[in-house]
Amino acid sequence: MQYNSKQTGIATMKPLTAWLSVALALTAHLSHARYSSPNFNKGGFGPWHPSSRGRPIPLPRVYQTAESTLRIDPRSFHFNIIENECETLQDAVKRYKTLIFKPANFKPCKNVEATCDGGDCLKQIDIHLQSPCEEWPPVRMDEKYLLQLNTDKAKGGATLSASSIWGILRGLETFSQIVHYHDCQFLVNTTFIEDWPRFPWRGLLLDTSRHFLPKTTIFETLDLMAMNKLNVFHWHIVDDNSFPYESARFPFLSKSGSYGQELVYTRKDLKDILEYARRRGIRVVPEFDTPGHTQSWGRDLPGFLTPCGAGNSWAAKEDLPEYGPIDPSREENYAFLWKFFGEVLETFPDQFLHLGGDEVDFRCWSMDENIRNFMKKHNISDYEGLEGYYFRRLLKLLDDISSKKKNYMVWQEVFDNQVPLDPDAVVQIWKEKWENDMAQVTLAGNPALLSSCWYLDYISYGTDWEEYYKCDPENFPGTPAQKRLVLGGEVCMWGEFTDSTNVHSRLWPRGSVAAERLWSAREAQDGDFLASRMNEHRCRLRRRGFPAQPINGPDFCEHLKA
Ligand code: CP6
Repeated sequence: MQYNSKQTGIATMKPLTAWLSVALALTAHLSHARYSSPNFNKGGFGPWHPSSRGRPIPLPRVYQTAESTLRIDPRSFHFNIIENECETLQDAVKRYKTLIFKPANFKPCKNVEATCDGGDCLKQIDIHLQSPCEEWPPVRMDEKYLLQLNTDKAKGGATLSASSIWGILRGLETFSQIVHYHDCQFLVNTTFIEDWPRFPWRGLLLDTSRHFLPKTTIFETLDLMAMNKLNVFHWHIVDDNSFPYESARFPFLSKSGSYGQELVYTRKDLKDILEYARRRGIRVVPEFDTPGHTQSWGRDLPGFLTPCGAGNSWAAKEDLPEYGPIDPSREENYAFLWKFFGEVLETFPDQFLHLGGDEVDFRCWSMDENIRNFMKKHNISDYEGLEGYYFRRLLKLLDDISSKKKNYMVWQEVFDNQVPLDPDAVVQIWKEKWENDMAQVTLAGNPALLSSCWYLDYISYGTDWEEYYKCDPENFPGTPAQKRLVLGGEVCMWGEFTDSTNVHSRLWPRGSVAAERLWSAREAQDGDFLASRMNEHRCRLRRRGFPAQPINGPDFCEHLKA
């Protein structure tokens, strides 16, 4: 799907002032050539207030500001919902009003000056939602919005309009970022923004198996995602180390597989997290990684995992674990997976389920005599072939479960090992030298997601985000048709070295760099410009209460004590 103003049906604009006409001329131009704008790479592109604050991340596609600033009285300002009111919208409006005027965010002034005498004041924003709210955000959610801030009704007034609730949510976030605080006043420039994402899939992978993350940390992560316009929470919920997912049908899995009875996402927690994400326009894609990375599943499931040469001297020398991947030769295992995934599909409403398939350790399969016999019987000549057999069975049983068709995604190894995939199966690329892999996957006609560039759990001395910014998921050798199969990308936060003490600071604002790459125009390339906005963004996140870390060397945040 291509986004442009012609297709999304945003209401035509009302008469505009002279400067706005210039903006409009630009907009008309941009809706045809969505990859060009004179503004994307200029540090001082707007007539910014001297404090140079109120610059949003990610950078909007069309962004014009005028010299004039509007003052906002926090006591009387309101969002005026014109049509298609729904709970998600009411909730969002309430949330953003609190966020924007959060007093703790700002250096206390005796009085927040708010009289509108002798100056323009922004008293309200009319919210035009042009269609009824969808309940759950779909895979290609419509996130386009139009934000016009100009107090003169005859010249357009102050409006936020969008075809869909998801666009309104993105527009509210942008508005919350362009409001700034200076000399005891809330200010916003006269502004024209038309904005839509470059890629429909802008995700964040969070690993809750290596370290358990409390529900509140997940809520905070969802808030931070919304503040960076990321829209997919890829929940790598279980792995070798622990199984914190409470299954309704198989409660023993988390009883024996979790780190402890408190360190489990209960059925209620799961519902709460899904709801919290939904209200922010974030999809939740759960990953139940098989057949490898499954140690924690097997503690109460005899025969589920492949015994890995226990007592065998070669196994000891190779430092093999006691058990390896799921034993693909046992019929009972498929019966279990059928029941288990049946529940998973009912629990998570998203169209997509991530099936993992990465880093399958073939050594354990190779040591098991039953498996060797099974392979002979089924004419399987290598372990890639055995993984293929397992995945064919898994995909078949998933197909049998759901009457309404779900879509699947897998890590790149499943594709690399030539497992036959549905044409609409999404392949996630995570290995280095990704360009060739992207080319191969899209050449085969599968949609692709890029993660290789954005392993944010990996840290080093100094600035690392410039490389995140340079990485472009479409920079690989391929035809336009191949490029169209690039859905976007995901930032990865593997959990080996992070828990609730450091996960936010490690993710933010470094993740904001990838978020801008995935939302903003391809031509947004100016690292210095991003650096200056990034400091501002980090301080904004800190004022909002999150421990976003310095990433550009020495700096300080206004309105904060330290
Ligand atoms: N866990 C799982 C991991 C990783 C993968 N899968 C991983 C591999 C290499 C690096 C970082 C993370 N920890 N289940 C690979 C997709 Cl550098």
